[in-house]
Amino acid sequence: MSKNKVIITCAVTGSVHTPSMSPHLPVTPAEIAEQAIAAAEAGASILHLHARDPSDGRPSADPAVFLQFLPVIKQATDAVINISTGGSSLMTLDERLAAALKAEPEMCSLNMGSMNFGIFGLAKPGMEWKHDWEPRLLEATRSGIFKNTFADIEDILKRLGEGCGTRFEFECYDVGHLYSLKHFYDRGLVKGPLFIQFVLGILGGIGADPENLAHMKRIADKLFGDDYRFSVLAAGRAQMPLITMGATLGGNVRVGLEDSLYIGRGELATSNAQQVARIRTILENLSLEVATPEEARSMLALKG
Ligand code: KMH
Ligand code: ZN
Repeated sequence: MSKNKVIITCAVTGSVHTPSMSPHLPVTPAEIAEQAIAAAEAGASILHLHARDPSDGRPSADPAVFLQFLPVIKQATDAVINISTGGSSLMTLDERLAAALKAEPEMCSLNMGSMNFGIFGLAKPGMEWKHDWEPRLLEATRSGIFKNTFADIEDILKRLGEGCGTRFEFECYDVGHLYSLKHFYDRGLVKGPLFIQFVLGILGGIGADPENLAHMKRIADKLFGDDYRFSVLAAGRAQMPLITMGATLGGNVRVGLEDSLYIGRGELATSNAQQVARIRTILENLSLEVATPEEARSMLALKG
């Protein structure tokens, strides 16, 4: 019965937005826990989590920081914990995996290819930065690469998938990433039902256009048939329109301040829960039902 329900994922803080871009971006473990719990209470059944250095908000891969908020969230909610293995472009693969290998969560993200990863539109000329690491991070993003080689992907599948029973949110930023996922599927290294995140609107990936979303779905249907479920995330202002389109196409949705800092044109979201509540209202007005964490676990065959 839960087949047609919609899973709301909330990506609470990420590693690309910086504290100067929004005062509402959670950065300390207490803020991350508080916003994650509120997002779950508002209807998110999956929480996609990154950590930040509590002193200044820079992206952190330190498992000790994750362990300051993971138990708090687990105690307060039944939501599925999804730990990022993307981390940030400046981290090594071992750093990116450290927290997940310790926590052995039900779900982790898995990025399906190497790419440029630009978010330059948010760094307004003349912007006043709170911390000098923020413009440096953006500059490093300009010249660096988000590295996810075939060997990296295989490593993550073996260490987390086979090793810990973790299942994945497969982040596909372009059509080619679907074919890369098919390669691992054909080799038996990933098993259905796959949970594929169509990521639209990252500079370096496929653009946030309805035609691209329709095309991603068409190709995923061809490659994976019934053995997958999709979710949509769209960066910035495309967030709500494109995830709504995804839901009407039978998919799931991802919101959160990792993907967009806004709740409307020029209006910063005051919390992650505000975005969850917004998409929940949209879904319910479309007569779509929101999945509970238990239903999400069953839909995605998670270890629970
Ligand atoms: N920031 C998103 C566009 C990850 O954490 O592994 C992609 C993401 C990657 O969430
Ligand atoms: Zn992420």
